[in-house]
Amino acid sequence: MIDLDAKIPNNVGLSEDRKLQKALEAWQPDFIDWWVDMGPDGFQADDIYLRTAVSVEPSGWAHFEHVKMPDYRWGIFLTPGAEDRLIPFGDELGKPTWDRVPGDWRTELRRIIVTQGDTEPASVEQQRQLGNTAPSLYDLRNLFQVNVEEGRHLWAMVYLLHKYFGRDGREEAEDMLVRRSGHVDNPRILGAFNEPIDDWLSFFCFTMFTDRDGKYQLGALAESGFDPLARTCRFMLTEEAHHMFVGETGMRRIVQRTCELMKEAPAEDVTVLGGLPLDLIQRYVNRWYSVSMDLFGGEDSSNAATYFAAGLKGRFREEADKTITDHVALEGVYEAAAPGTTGAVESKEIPLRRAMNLILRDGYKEDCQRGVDKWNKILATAGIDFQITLPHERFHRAQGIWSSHHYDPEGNLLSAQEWEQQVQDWLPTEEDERYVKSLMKPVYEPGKIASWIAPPKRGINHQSFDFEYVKFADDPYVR
Ligand code: BYC
Ligand code: FE
Ligand code: FE
Repeated sequence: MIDLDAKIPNNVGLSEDRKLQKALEAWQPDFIDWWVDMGPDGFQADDIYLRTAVSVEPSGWAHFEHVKMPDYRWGIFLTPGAEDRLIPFGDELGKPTWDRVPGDWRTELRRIIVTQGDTEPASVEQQRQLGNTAPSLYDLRNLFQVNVEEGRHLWAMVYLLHKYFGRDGREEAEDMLVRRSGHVDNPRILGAFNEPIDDWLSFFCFTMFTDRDGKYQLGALAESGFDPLARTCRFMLTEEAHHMFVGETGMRRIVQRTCELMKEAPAEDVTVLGGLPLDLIQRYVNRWYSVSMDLFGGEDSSNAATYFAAGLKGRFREEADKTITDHVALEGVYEAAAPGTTGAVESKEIPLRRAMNLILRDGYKEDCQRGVDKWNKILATAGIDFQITLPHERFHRAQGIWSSHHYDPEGNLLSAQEWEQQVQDWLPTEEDERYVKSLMKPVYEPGKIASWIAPPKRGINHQSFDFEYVKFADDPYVR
């Protein structure tokens, strides 16, 4: 049962744990202060057509209505626990899952939860200015939906910290509101979450590629032997699906619009009609895909091996995926490529447990490709001889075994000089960024849309595209 009337909506029986309730209620105003300071800039008084979780049942868990963002019902929701769940992998395979933190793994678990939690407010900070240039009210609403849910994901991790990690946990929860995306002295923990997201092409790439890392990481944590973490992540995944929908369909609508404009524009130059050229879109894809690959950590990782051995973090769908038969993974190797001392590609055998980041990333890569294939279908149907591609795993890496050398998007080794000469073909240039920025003009009239993106096939929750997804408190053009 979800207690929706409580100060903090929850289905964890918060009212029965007075101490915890008090601690979380003390954190709540700090969260709201952070939200007002660092959340969407300029839209806190407007009514947004948002969905709120009202149940944890897969059927009908969400309720839609216009609400002001600071009044959103951020709460703590865990997918109900299966009775007598057993640890599905690692050295403790088949033993009962833990309802409290195993003392031996306290540091590791805290670290995983803090790392996960940190990404959530980070993304809200990164997207803070985007509302001011939304291409339509529909997109504006989707942005805010993603933002409030990332806020709720922070609540999910803060709950675990407060409930299971005592004083350290409370301190970590406070720090979540202190670090700032992109801050020189006090940045967010992981690389991609310190990159600016100043335009909507980047936003759609981010929700396509970076939120999808969230899907895979949460999927791996949903297998955890620490049952409260597993159940928390399971519910987060239901919300995550919408974030990736926003990214995948946002990119699809951009590609579709570019195809339309290519037919109209002289010499297919869509820039004269305010469109986004395909080669520029490709550079943005290259950028966000590669920084998102970095989020999986090292290909050969002792941390990953420890997490797996201890039963803290499994593989994606470790329990449900019937193709996974060996849940101990002590034997066997993963055949991987690795750089020799010069950076030339050699082969390498990574012991299976140490390769868990790579295995997770492989599933991610396939999932990304499925989305990209849909964009490419639009290009093919339009008869346009261009396909969006995902760059090679070696391209533009800052983490892992490939990060000390340069490779092109096909994975060929390059000298530093060759890289410098060609990088402008592969990653967004200043000129690209200037051009994209020049297109970012808000369109706040219901049913209208910017030049560079097609409208969605359908609206949200059976509403039409011209529905008033955001009701402004005052005239948005005089802000
Ligand atoms: N940036 O053994 P290694 C989401 C560090 S997204 C900076 O190779 P490990 C969301 C690493 O911490 C999902 N540092 O990697 C999406 C380690 O540091 P130390 C987020 C990095 O530990 C959109 C060192 O490098 N969830 O939810 O196996 C919007 C060597 O580590 C990075 C999680 O990440 C990087 N990219 O794996 C909103 C799940 N990569 O020990 C939300 C929890 C690695 O030298 N996190 N390092 O100080 C984890 O499971 C692991 O920490 C990682 C790294 C998979 C991230
Ligand atoms: Fe999230
Ligand atoms: Fe997300």
